[in-house]
Amino acid sequence: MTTEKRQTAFIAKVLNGLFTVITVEGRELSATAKGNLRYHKSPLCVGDEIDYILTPQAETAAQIVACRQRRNMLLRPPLANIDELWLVISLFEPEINFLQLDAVICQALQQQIKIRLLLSKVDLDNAEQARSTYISSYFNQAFKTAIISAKMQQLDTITAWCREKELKVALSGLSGVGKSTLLNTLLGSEYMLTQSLSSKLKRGKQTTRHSQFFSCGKIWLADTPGFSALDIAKFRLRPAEAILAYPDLAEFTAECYFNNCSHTHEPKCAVIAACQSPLIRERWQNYCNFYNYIVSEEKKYVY
Ligand SMILES: Nc1nc2c(ncn2[C@@H]2O[C@H](COP(=O)(O)OP(=O)(O)OP(=O)(O)O)[C@@H](O)[C@H]2O)c(=O)[nH]1
Ligand SMILES: [Mg+2]
Ligand SMILES: [Zn+2]
Repeated sequence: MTTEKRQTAFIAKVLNGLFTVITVEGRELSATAKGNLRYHKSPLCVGDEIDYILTPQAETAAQIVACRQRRNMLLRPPLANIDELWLVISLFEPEINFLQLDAVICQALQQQIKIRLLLSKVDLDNAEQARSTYISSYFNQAFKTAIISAKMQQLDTITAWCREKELKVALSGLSGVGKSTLLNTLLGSEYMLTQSLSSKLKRGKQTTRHSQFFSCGKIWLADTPGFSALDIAKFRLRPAEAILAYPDLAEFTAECYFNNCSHTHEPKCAVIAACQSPLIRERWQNYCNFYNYIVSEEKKYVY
């Protein structure tokens, strides 16, 4: 029997049924979960705010006895109570997959999680930096964007972001975009394993297998496993949600003539009318691809 009172913490890491939790005072403890929590239908995950008691045997070993209600929840990778998702997008390799990006952005915004974009590996750009300029102006229409290189320590924007305010932030992105390299560079130590891309396909090798929070300036920053095409297919998005991934285009929807306008082809669509510049037109075309992708995926769902 323990007589200790309950205290609160959040889960920074889960590996093989063992938890690392961070207490309100910032102390790191190893923890196990009480039986009924282990077999709950929604298992404890990184980011969960929990109640724990200290076990009498050891000062640094805790038992998780309850899980607080989640503010939000990302399913792939499983993460709870995130304030912002910093989506890492490689300017070069692996290649950008707009459908996957849109799906991740949509899932996060549905959960009221803010998005910022980190365009990585700018050191691979040519002297004119034409590609970085173009890609960043494309994404800048809708999101706060930073151009970075972990390799060349070009991280000023992110280090400033890390000092802004206390937040829980998850790094997310395709395998191989450089999430773990970025985290290691920011923290000045090799906390997470990194690995080169496959030489033939220029794809990441799914190196990171678990999510983990680290203290970085004022924020808690989590590295996460890179997502894959398989993950995206499981999001179960609805066509009407597609516009969420394009906040810059969503601004105009109130002016559309039809209430159920899909903004892909309808007459008197305010979104289509707003597509005057080539950049916005390109974003709208990608929106249409995303919308049509959701429509075709929806047909495969079994309810
Ligand atoms: N040129 C260049 N290469 C980079 C940069 N950042 C990361 N890389 C390389 O990209 C490869 C993948 O990096 P990781 O950090 O393992 O990628 P990840 O996003 O964590 O991948 P997963 O854990 O599989 O999701 C490694 O070979 C890194 O050296 C960069 O700024 N510039
Ligand atoms: Mg990684
Ligand atoms: Zn419309």
